[in-house]
Amino acid sequence: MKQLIRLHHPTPPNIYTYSNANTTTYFAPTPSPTPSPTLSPTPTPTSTPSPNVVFADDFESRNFNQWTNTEISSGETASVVRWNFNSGLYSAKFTSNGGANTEDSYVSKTIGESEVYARAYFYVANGLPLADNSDRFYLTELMAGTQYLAGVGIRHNNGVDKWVLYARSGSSWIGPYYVSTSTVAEGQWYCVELHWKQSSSGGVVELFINGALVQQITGLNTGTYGKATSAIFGLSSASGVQNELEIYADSCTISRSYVGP
Ligand SMILES: [Ca+2]
Ligand SMILES: [Ca+2]
Repeated sequence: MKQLIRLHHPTPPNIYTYSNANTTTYFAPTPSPTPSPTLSPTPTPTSTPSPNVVFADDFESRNFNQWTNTEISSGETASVVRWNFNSGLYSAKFTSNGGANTEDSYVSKTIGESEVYARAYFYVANGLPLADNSDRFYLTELMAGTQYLAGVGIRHNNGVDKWVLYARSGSSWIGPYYVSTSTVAEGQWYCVELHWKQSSSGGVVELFINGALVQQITGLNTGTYGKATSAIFGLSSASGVQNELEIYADSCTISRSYVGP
């Protein structure tokens, strides 16, 4: 009977014997080619998540399971799709049917921050330009309980779709603050970052578009409602919008420090 036996020779290693009756043949394994010395490549710096990041989702998990809540009013939809994306292959898609006074389709995440940066990439695929003056919807909002603290969105003003920012000072609504330096249009990704800082007299609300500070409100009383307890991304509080909106969001990040594009 032929048997392949591994012998426990101390040296040389990896010698196999092939036994057949009286003959024993030794096989040495084919020597592996000596690897030619190569320079160690300089490691490509990977984007290590900042310790200040509270939450991040690029929707590559193909679902909303990481989120605390999904809010979808009648006629609206929210889903993760592989059609349009900013990072990876998947993004979140939010649609409205233009059929009601106030329409919502968004995801929200519970947080607890006295200063927060909420950053995401957004792409409006359908619905712009808005039809009427003051037609509007929001893409990112921060809340304390049921109270809105600040939000950024798109609003039709003097015939043009503009980035718009609102905030609270005390219990009063302040805004809308329009961005005059950059317009908003269908068919492109925008990096949208909302900054909110809690303070009874030195409160701050800022908006960054594609890394540029485009709106800044300081000296606010943002202390009335306490910390920010949730962050909303998607299509929120569409008001007076008869157009069917189709919005994509990707690379949502909630952080205690500026995120940027
Ligand atoms: Ca993605
Ligand atoms: Ca309208």
